Amino acid sequence: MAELEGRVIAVHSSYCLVWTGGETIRCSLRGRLRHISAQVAAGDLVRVRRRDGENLIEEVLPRKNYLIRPPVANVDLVVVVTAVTHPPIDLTYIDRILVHLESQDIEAVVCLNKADIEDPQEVRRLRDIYRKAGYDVVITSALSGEGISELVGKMRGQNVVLAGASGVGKSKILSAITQEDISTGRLSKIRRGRHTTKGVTLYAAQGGAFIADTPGFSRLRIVECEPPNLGYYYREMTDLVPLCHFPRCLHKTEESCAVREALLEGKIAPERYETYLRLLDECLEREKYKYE
Ligand SMILES: Nc1nc2c(ncn2[C@@H]2O[C@H](COP(=O)(O)OP(=O)(O)O)[C@@H](O)[C@H]2O)c(=O)[nH]1
Ligand SMILES: [Mg+2]
Ligand SMILES: [Zn+2]
Repeated sequence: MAELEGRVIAVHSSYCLVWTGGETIRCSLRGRLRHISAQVAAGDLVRVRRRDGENLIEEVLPRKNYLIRPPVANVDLVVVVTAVTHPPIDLTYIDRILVHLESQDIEAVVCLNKADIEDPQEVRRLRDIYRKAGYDVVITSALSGEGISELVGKMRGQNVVLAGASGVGKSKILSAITQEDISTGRLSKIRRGRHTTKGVTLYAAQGGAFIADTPGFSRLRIVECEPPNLGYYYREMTDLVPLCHFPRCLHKTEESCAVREALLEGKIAPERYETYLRLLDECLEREKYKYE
């Protein structure tokens, strides 16, 4: 009877795959473990007991966070991938994801992909918007390989989720990374396959990193926070919010608003402020229905 710990990399209906550091093992989810099966998600750290040639999950260790859509636990970093014109960039969609991550205290990196076909000037303009907002930005081309090793460097040792709209190149980036793995032998591809019941598979990379390619992020719903709190989830506004004259300032039309002053001084990108107003409207709408 041996015990070991590992990271769940895929969940199926009757078993899950667990990476134990040296190998991937198949763990049964049956009998008295049924109740656990509903609780296990990709990314979970688990204690496994090996008995009579079978691996059984004994315990799911406490999670530091959990993304519901996609269902991934213990996320260290989300790479928000976007193109510029193929498909057209949607800043509100990107910022909705970033706000969601800020609210959950999950680190994010913005990845401007398809650099080989997009206008370099526009790519730089977008890079500057997100850098100014306080994000790390990587410019990549999954096709030419530009920026891929820089991106891999930022993922090192972390449990990573690739997020972003359909068609921006998430799967291609993942395969560019696993290609690199084959050619250099530094990373190891454990498993490819689509038939995971819960839709998420993590791929092991160098230095204990895990990467999930997740179509599920496109279903991220509206922002769920109190309207006066939204500003806290825009990194460039966080420190300004407490300086506004009104304690529940929405940074819309109020007098003596530190956020709007910063906007006028060029310290906040107008593009970001615009998505802020849009997401604020979503929050306000949601509040309205809450009390009706
Ligand atoms: N030119 C170019 N095409 C790319 C790049 N990355 C992905 N693509 C293409 O964009 C399409 C969508 O890519 P995919 O990885 O499936 O996007 P996903 O939906 O985000 O997973 C595919 O036809 C890819 O070949 C890139 O960096 N440059
Ligand atoms: Mg994909
Ligand atoms: Zn304000």
